[in-house]
Amino acid sequence: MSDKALSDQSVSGHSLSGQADSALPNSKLAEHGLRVSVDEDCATLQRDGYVVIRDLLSSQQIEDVHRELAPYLQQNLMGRNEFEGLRSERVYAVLAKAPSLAPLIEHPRLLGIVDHLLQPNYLLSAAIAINVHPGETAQAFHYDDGTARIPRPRPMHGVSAVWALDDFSETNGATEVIPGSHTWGSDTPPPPDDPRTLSIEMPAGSVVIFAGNLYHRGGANRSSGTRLGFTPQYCEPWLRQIETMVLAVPPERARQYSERVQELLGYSIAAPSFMGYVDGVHPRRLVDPNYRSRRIANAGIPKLLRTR
Ligand SMILES: O=C(O)CCC(=O)C(=O)O
Repeated sequence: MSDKALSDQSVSGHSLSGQADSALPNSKLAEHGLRVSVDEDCATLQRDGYVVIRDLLSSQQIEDVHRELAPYLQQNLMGRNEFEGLRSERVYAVLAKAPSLAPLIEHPRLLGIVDHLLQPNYLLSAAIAINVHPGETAQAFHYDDGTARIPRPRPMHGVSAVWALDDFSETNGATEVIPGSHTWGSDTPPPPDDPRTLSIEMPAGSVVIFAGNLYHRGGANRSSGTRLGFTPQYCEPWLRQIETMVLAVPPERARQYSERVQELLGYSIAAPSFMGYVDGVHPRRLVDPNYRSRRIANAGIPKLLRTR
């Protein structure tokens, strides 16, 4: 992305920002423009809980992402529950599948904001492509940084983004937010028909960035086309183990230990959010290939629901 593009594309919170200061030399101008934009974007996000930045990606970038994700979007792995979306496809472990998503994860306008809001060495907590098909219903309202169960109101422990890779509209399932809800003390999600709901309509190549404690959801798709989005989510660096146990003791080594030790190492999930998954499945499957069939047999899960 050119310097000019970085300062010109500063449309935040649906208003123009990041106007360049013509008294500065060219190299400084871009740096200055970016800094001003990031400051304004952060102020908008902290006030409203979200900020929209339009038209950050080239059509080539958007096309590359569609092409690389296409093999994983063949409608043979639809969501397993209402949250994933029974009419939605989710692609997990994206950097092992679609390298064209890396520039979106580290986009300077996005990371400039995250740098301001989280501690240094924050982490990429999740990165999921979501293709919402016609007929999908709205997700339940939720916030993304709730796993630590620290009572609200509280500072955000994460920052999330949703990139539009198709035009997002109110009818095709654009992300929906409740402005200001990042300050709410209540842990009770708003009702599905909350009148404060705002649909984030934006052209492909734009991004909505929001506080980890903002109530939001994927919208219903009442159109006849699909809606591809990509959500990188960042969390505070302390939301993890002191030692990165699963790297220190990889699956081949972990096999020699008991299930209890494997769980403590991190081959486990935090229910009910399934936090700790690997490529959308339970991490125990990396140490025990029979884990899934044993779990299904024990839980008596009907054959119909055995999607993965
Ligand atoms: O797809 C979207 O627009 C948002 C999805 C979302 O919030 C989630 O799955 O956590």
